[in-house]
Amino acid sequence: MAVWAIGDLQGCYAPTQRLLERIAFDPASDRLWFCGDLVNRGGESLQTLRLVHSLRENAVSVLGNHDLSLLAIAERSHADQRRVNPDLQGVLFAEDRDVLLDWLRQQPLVHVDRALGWMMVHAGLAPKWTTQVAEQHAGEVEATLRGKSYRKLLKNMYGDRPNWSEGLKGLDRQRAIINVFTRLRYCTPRGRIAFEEKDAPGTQAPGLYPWYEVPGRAERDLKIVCGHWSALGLFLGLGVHAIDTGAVWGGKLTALRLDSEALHVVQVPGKDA
Ligand SMILES: [Mn+2]
Repeated sequence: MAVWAIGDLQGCYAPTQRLLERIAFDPASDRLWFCGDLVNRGGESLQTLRLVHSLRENAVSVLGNHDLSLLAIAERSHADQRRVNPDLQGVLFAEDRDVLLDWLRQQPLVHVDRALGWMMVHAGLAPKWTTQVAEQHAGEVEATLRGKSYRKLLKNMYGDRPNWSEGLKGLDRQRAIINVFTRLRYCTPRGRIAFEEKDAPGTQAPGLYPWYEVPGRAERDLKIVCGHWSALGLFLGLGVHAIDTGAVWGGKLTALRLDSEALHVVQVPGKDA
């Protein structure tokens, strides 16, 4: 029995297969936690999505920004869907697209296992969010995505505003929650997200902090594993385990074992590496 978290796949099917071999993944006993962004840019998004879907009894996956984009694009006209990149078109025009996309839409923004002591999100948490608050806010969006009005949310999901604040309502509130969970890297101590800043720490404008280093942030009672920030690379510190190591950009695909006290990281070459 092993529990492994795996970084952003981004449609890199062959590296995913290599990694599962390297960790000797056994579906009869092991569990996988995927950090989101299963699709886009890697060229094999359809195969990757089918693989994770086929593992769904043994795996959990949180939604990333690319996963949500795919769901939003799938609601547009046929002509608009023909205009996206061939990798995403592969999913959008597959015979099993509805099975795959309906499943993807049901995936959570946060996965928590208190017995194991871990929480997984795609990008990050707002400065004041404890793990319990994060679960509550994730639940609000998950209920909408799984409910009758999911199309309205997907149509109104894009946008950088407003910043998260407790008093937000309706679609503004849901958009702000989604932006935190799926797009955050740097923010101010008050939680304004700097969407344009994507490089490694040290390069950001004054007043901005990596989300897990913001002064005055909430104490968190679970270890956190996340992806989304390939320029950060493998980062283990401050209770955070960032494991997007840029598989789609010629970097590596990373697995981190969650059910062991000793640090156990396994990496395989990413796409075209
Ligand atoms: Mn991402």
